[in-house]
Parts: sequence; structure tokens; C-alpha cells
Amino acid sequence: MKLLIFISLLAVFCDAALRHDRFPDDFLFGTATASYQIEGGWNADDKGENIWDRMTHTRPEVIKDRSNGDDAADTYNNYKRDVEMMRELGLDAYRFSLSWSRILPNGLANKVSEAGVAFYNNYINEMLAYNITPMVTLYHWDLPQKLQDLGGFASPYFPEWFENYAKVVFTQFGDRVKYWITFNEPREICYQGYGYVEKAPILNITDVGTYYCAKNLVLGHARAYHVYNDLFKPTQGGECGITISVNWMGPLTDSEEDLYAAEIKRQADWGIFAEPIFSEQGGFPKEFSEIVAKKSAEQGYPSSRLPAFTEEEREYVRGASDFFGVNHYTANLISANEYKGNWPVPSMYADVDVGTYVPPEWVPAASSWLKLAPNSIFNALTHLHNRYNGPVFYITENGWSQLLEEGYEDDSRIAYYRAALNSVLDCLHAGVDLRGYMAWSLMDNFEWMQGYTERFGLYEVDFTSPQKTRTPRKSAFVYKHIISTRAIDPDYEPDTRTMWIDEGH
Ligand code: GBH
Repeated sequence: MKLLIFISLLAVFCDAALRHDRFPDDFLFGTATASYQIEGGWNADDKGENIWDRMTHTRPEVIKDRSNGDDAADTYNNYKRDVEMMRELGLDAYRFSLSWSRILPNGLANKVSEAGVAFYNNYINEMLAYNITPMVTLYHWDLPQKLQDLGGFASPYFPEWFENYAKVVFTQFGDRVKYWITFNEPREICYQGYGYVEKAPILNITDVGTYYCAKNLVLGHARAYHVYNDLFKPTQGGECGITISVNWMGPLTDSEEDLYAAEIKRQADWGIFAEPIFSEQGGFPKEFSEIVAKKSAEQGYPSSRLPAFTEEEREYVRGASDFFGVNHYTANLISANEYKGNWPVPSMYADVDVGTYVPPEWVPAASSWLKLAPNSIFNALTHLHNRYNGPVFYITENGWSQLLEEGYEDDSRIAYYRAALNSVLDCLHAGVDLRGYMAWSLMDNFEWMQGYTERFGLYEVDFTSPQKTRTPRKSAFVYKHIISTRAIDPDYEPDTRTMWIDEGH
């Protein structure tokens, strides 16, 4: 009898343990894209000019193949085909972004474009007709040029502009959209755009660009969150969060010095955005703030180059998010003394002053920065889970690039997705409250400074064809199989090159 009870208890426990070899039924599987990277229609109807229009038109040499997003995948005219692909994949959700200057041609909220709103209404309604949940990013890097001319994210008016834009968006689409992301990747907006030359508006203001932008971005996020919370959530009932790029930054060795170096690197890379919103005490990360304050004083600045929050601002921002969106791609190993780069002084990199190392055995993608780093999703998410007291997470991007010539048999992408999704299962098993996963990307798109030379799509896009023809790669079939079975079969080999739509989807 005792033995029987023991055996049945064992069965219950094993079942509990095994449960996470499958993804829960309500886990949201999706794909992600961004407006400038796919839409085209850069001057369709009354759309206003944005910073990517301006930069690619006036400085074409900064884009590797001198291309731009004028037409991109022409989703502006092909949105029905996009939704058909979502149905082919059997997606639960689709993450995409809104073009601010398509909705507000003047940047400011005095005039709402009917054509712009109609386009997004059509896109959203088409998804909903097939039970696909829209997850909408308000800002994925395409600021109205006029607001840039006024200082962009460095302007103290920025939080107000963003709040007004957010209000328009919630009013227009909030009856149907229940997942809102304010910003995509603050670090890339602020560091790459203001502190360096990797994203529009390529300001390269290395000393304070990143930091002024960071403070205003965080305040803008909080204003949009509070507006949603106070005026829309009570009737619309959705969630509002932010997406931060969190690649894993672990220590190169387990020396005290390297452990500390990795902590400072994490504080600078994502902590200046995550800490004010998700930490108990709020404000910018403590050690990194102290470093910048000290260096600023030594460099003769009258106050820290990283502006502090007032007590009131700190309280306003603290806790202002319903979930933590994570874009995750890869990892770096951090060293206190070795592998340092040649960065300008003063700059964020000089403030951090650590080296980064990537082991040669990590398989490389087509993008120079992207390697398959083992367990990196697990390392990143369990770290955030512990540090920020177990928030709700969504992985809002994760994916792999290839060169176009590599064709449809994208086995390295398949290997990457399988490894990443196994790491997702490990997170679920460890108790991380991770509720969804968006693969980057549904289809090939304009890869920013790399133009069309690096391809992230589950579907290939033929950018030379008038229809911007979309064709599934092998990875699309594999992802479809994972979504429908809620499990990863390492041996699954699709036996057809033809996509189909499952009954009931
Ligand atoms: C995401 O950014 C974007 O949200 C998306 O729009 C984009 O298409 C996608 O990923 C693929 O790139 O090691 O200093 O050279 C990814 C974020 C990409 C962050 C490249 C840092 C260069 C870092 N990053 N990047 S570096």
C-alpha cells in the first residue's frame, strides 16, 4: 500500500516536471516586425517625414547597400498577405509597430491622419478576424523629423509629445489592442542614435547624448503608461509595458573583478532603462550612476552627465509597467581588464570601461554581433527575474540572420530557434513568469544600417519583385510545427515546400 502511494506520488511529481517539456496552451507564440522595416509607403497619403526617411535620403552612404525603407516589403499594400502568413504559421500573436508620422503627420497631436489610422485599422481587423492577437509597439525608431529638429529625445518636451501621441493611439485602437509596448530597445535608440552613429539620427554626441535621451525616454514611457492606466485600462482592460534589449552579459572568469565588471556592463546596457521602472528603489542604477558622476566631475562637467531623477520623477516612474518585454539575441563575456575597445572619451563605453569577449566556438550568424550563445535566454531571464522580483515577461524578439544566398534551407536558423526555445522551456521550468515568444522576424525586412544584406525572415522576401513576393523558408515549417504541437521535436523534417492553413485557424 505504502509503495503504491509512493509510486502514484512519484507519477504526479514526474508529470509536473515533464509538463514544461511542452509549452502551455495559453503561451503566446508570435512573430515580430517594425513599421519602417516592412511598410514602405514612405510618403503615401499624408504621411509625414521621419528620421529614417531623412537619413537614408540625405546620407545614403551610411546604409551598407545604399538602400532605404521607401518600399521595403510594401506591407502598406500587402497587409492581407502578411496576415495570411500569420495564419499559415498558426500564430497566436503578432507584434508590429506604428509609424508615428503616418498617424500624426505633424508629429504633434493636432491632426490625426485618416489614411494612416485606416491602414492600421485594416491590419488589426484582418488579424482579429483570424484570432491573431495584436501586440503593438508605439515606437520602433521612426521619430517624426520635425520632433528631431526640435531636439528629439533630448528635448525636455519629449515626454509630453509621446504622451499625446500615445493618447491618440489608445483612443483609435485600444478597443481591439490589449498588448501595448511603448518603446522598442531604449539602448539602441539612445546609445546608437544619440551617443554613436549606428542608428538615425546618428548624432554621435558621445558624452551626454545617450544619457539625456535615457532620462526623457523613461519619463515618456511612464507618462504613456499612466495615461493608459488612468484613462484607458479601466474600460479597455489591456496591458502596457516596454521592450528592452537584454543580451546576456556574464563574467569572463569568476574573479571578483570580472563579476563586478559584468554587473557594471549590465547596469549601463539595460539597467539605466530597467532599474528606474522595475527595481524596488527606482532611479538609475546605483554603482553606474556613481561612476558617471565621479568621471563627470573629473572631466570638468558642472554636474553628472547622467542626469538624476527628482524624487517626484523617481516615484512616478517606479513600477510603471505591466510587463517586461525582452529582445534577446546573444551574449558577451565581460572582462575587467582584457579585450577593451578604443572608445571615445567621454562616452558611455568609456564610463563602463570593460572588455567584451566572444568565444570562437559560438556559431556566427550573418550579423557580426550575433552568435549562438548557449543558455543565454535562461541566463538573462533568470537574472532579471531575481533582480526585479519576478515580473511578467514576454520575449518580444529573438532571431537569426543569414545572407540571401544561403537560400531556403536555413538549417542554422532552425538550430538557433530550437536552442532558444529549449532555453525558454528551462525558464518556465525555473518559475520565470514568461508568457510569450515573438520570433524576429515574420519576413525579411530593412535591417537598418545593413540594408537588405542581412535576412532575419521565416519568410524570404523578394525585394526586386513588384509584389515583394514572400516565400516560406524551412524554418517557417519548423516554427509552425513547434507552435501546433507546443513542443520541440529535434528530428522534425518538413516534407513539403508548400505552406497550408490548418482548419480552424
Ligand atoms: C533588434 O535589434 C531590433 O529591434 C530590430 O529592429 C532588428 O531588425 C533586429 O533586432 C535585428 O538586428 O555588438 O555593438 O555591434 C537588435 C539589437 C543589434 C543591438 C545590433 C546591438 C549591435 C551591437 N542590436 N547591435 S554591437
